[in-house]
Amino acid sequence: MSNFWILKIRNLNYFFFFTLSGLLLTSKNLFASEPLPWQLGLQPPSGSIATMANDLHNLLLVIITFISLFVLFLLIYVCVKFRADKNPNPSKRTHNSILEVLWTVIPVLILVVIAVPSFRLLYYLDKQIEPDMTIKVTGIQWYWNYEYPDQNISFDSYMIAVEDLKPGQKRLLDVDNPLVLPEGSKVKVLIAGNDVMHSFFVPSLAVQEYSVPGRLNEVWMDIPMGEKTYYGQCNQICGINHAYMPVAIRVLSKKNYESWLKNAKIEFAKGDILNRNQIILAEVKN
Ligand SMILES: [Cu+2]
Repeated sequence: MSNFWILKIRNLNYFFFFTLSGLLLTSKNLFASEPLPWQLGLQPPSGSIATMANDLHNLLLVIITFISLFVLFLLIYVCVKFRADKNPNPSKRTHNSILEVLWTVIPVLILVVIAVPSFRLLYYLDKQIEPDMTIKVTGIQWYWNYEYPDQNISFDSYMIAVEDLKPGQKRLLDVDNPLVLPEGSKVKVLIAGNDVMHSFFVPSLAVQEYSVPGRLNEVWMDIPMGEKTYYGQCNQICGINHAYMPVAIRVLSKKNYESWLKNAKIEFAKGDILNRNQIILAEVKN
């Protein structure tokens, strides 16, 4: 067999190997978005915000790689070409107008190229959306409180301790009460802090906002279709248990979300016991 065909078959093997390993990796990530052991790069993006952020990251990665390689090439070139034994009488030149204009203008142009998608993403994040629902998130030492102002629901979300983990639950990521949201929705998130600064961060949705005591920050999330759990963590050092206040967002189909909401209105009703009893009574009467 000619070398050409051996090479072709070998390439094909590589192709199948990488496709298969890629499929295995993504299938593991089908029902949850979380950090994986030995993961390289960002978590697969979910929703329009994360997709745009991921694209910007990929563009920057290409640009910085080319810049680094170019600088490395120049250094090696100078070291070899102008080494002392090859170049005993070095040039005394200190200025070169053309070169100076070029090394100013080219970086400016590169920055302009980067600025376009960067500003586009910033303004996209900052725009006033028509939200399908609003959630209030409060960072507390060391757990989260989620409030659904329109539904009169409020509940705390604690990490499940390592010794209480059930099979399939993720260490340091799963919580007793995740934030539950409907698929395919735009969610306005109001974020406050109770004691110290925390930060609400979900990498796969590219959402990160500080929770500051005495201030109400605002951000929005683009929740894609499909039932899935998105994991994140507090990423503002907030004290001794900072590592133990993960964010878990469980996205349900519209139908499942409605039935969750029905139970949640009883279980997590905000306010006094009387209010809760009235809701239960209304449910019984219906
Ligand atoms: Cu923290």
